[in-house]
Amino acid sequence: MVKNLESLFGGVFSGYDITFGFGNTRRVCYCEKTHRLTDEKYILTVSGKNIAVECSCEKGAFYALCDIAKRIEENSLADGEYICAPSFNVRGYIEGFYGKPWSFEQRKSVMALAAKNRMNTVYYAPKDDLYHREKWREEYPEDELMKLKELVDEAKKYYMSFYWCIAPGLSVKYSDEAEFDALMKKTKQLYRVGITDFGLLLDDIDEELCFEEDKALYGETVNAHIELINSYYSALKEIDPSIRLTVCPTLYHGKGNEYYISKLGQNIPPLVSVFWTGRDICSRELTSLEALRFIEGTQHKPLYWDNYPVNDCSMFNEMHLSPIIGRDKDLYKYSEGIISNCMEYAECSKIPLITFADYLWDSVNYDPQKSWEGAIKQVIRKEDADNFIVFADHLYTSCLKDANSRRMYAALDSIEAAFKTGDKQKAFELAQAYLGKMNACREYLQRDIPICSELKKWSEKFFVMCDILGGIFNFLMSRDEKLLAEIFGLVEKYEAMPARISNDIDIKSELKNELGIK
Ligand code: LTM
Repeated sequence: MVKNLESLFGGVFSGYDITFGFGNTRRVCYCEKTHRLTDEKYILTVSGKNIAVECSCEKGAFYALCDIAKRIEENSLADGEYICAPSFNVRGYIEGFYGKPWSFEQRKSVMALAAKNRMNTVYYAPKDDLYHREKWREEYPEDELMKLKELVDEAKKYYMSFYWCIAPGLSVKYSDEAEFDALMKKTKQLYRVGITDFGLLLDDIDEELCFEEDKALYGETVNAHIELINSYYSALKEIDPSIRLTVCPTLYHGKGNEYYISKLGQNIPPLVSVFWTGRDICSRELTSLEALRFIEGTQHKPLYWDNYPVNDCSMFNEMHLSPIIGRDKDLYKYSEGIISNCMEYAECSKIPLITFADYLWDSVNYDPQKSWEGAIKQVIRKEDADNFIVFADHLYTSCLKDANSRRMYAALDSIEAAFKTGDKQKAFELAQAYLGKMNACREYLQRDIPICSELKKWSEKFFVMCDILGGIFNFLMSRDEKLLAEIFGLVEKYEAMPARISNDIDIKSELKNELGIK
């Protein structure tokens, strides 16, 4: 098994003696925390380099290896017994954004990272994959289909469920049988390459029925959607009873007791999963109370389509690197799980995605900052992580409304305090230390590697910010008036750049205040 997964773990286990014991007792099959039977539980007994793994099947063994690898990499594999099982049943991500779809290489790379962090589900739904939405009736060309097959095979290797999604709602005539035949023909094409989990997405389409025939037959949109979902589900089950279906309703956010969503939920089979983004499209919080209201309204536990870290549409100037926060610790009791909608920036998405994985595995003990720092170490070379954080500190502007640039403001506050108390030398040293980190970070960001290319729009603005801060410190130490014009020139440049870093502040007036200029 380890051999088969060498690309995931490299040589991390060398020198360790890992033995596996499989069973079907309560000890390995039952999760006390969630009161559920599970095939994902494992128990590690560590004694020096000897590790005994107990679990019920290969999936549990795989998660045990992921955990052992992480602990070895973090140097935290102490002797003792570790009993481990996930909080959430469904833990995953969706390629569900508007914008350039990921390449197949990027898809494989994100999938490997998610698997290594014990996520178990992938949804394939790039809005701009023509065959997913606009040309939903058309079958995939052979080469594209074969690439999808490779992806499905890869998911199987990692014990992940791979949901392929179709979004016919832009043009479908619900009342036309030929349309349903086209839907089934396309679905069967994907079933043939090994896909057994499907998504039917009806988000971001007209809320009203467009065709007269549909209006005459269904009266209202929700009836058309209920019939489509029920017919699709029955047809899928006829192909293969093990097939699963998730749907995304047209009204996918709110309270969960609105007319459309409650009628839809109550009239589709209980085993069809229903996507829900929470109270908003991009929800700052997901609470257990709201999940309970959703259940009451729809008779379904929500499967959260969590619109973080996605940064498409009006968010395109933001870069969402910060950890996930604002999801209740006990939400796993009232939801099927959470699926994080990623950014078109695959490498950058990995950082928040790891924090999702940590929260989803153990929501009660999730520590966003610790998880985030660990995520950066996983994605960025370990030796560059501390410097990278100096930049990532400025990318907290998102629907989560977490404080931005905390590290920078803390550094500036201590420099200011030293300056105001007359300790110019200390202020100088503190400023030099912070600027030194900024410059080391700058050096990293100029590398010709995928994550740095993705970050260019934001890092270029960060470089200007570095120059502004450097200029201000120089001015404060030298009082050389010539520097001021240069600084204000940089500020103008900074403000004209659309990327959002740090807070939306009026730098000029702030600066004037700081420098004592009227
Ligand atoms: O959120 C849903 C269900 N659908 C779309 C997503 O495809 C899109 O990425 C996000 C964020 O803009 N908003 C949506 O409405």
